[in-house]
Amino acid sequence: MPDFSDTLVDRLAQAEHVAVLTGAGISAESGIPTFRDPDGLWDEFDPQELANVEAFLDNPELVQGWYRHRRQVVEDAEPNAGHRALRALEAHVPSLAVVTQNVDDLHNRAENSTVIELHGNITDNYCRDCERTVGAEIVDAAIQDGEPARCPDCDGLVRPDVVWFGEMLPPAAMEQADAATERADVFLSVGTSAVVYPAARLPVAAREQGAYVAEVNPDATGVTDTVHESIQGPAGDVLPALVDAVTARQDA
Ligand code: BV8
Repeated sequence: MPDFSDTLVDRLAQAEHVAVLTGAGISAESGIPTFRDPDGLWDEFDPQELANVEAFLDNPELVQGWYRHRRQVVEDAEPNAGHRALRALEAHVPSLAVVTQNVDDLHNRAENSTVIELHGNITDNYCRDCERTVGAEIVDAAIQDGEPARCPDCDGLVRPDVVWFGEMLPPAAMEQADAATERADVFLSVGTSAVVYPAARLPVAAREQGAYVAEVNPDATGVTDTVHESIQGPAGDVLPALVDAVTARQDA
């Protein structure tokens, strides 16, 4: 049985506003590799090679191919018990915001009503020149022909709709994330190493404004010293148990 406090259960059972920051760890049990774990994506690829504009312009086919591979992994994956627990939690708190660093679309597929995507979404692509949306089938066809995928309108290079290192996060998403953090009674940090900014700042900001902050992660992270409570375990076990405990507390 995952080990979390009665305080956390009480705070969640009484909370008006809850914000949950998620990272790649919540999707690990869906079979999607994380970035920095031993068998993670960064082990196989050098992030500087792939997740920045210079690398993309230097070798668009390689970067487009990497994202196509990751998109296929995501399309074959399903939301897991952790994603589903966050959806179930919505029935127990008046306002729940899922603020995700993930680009895998799994929170949308788990049908949470408020999903704030800080780093974009890998299922979408756009032209870097005219910025029109470009269907994945165009990207896939070009890659199969061994060509960089280009915009059917202006011939510009097509890129995934994700935020690369050195790029600004979408302002609207950042504003929504800051607002959800500012008003949170309880803030959960789930499945993130909390090393990538500005997302990693959110648990600190939540603590500073008076939220009760807990993290769910098998390992220590960049915010373990900041949170009120660190629950060591996989999200797929901890989150369902937490929702069950909140349900029991509210039914008591
Ligand atoms: C920007 C691309 C500014 C999409 C990614 C201070 C302030 C501002 C910026 C910076 C700053 N310091 C440094 C920076 C620059 C940089 C940064 O933060 N660098 C870090 C490495 C030091 N930040 C940026 O460049 C950001 N842009 O701030 O722009 C700016 C200002 C003006 C003008 C222009 C620009 C952009 C950041 C986004 C970068 N994009 N990816 C993609 O390809 O996916 S980052 C990448 O890391 C992913 O997006 C991912 O979401 C993110 C965070 O990783 P995690 O999700 O935490 O995953 P990780 O593998 O690290 O950890 C997984 C965790 O899960 C582990 O702890 C593990 O124990 C746990 N786990 C495993 N299994 C489970 C589990 N937990 C629960 N259950 C399990 N079963």
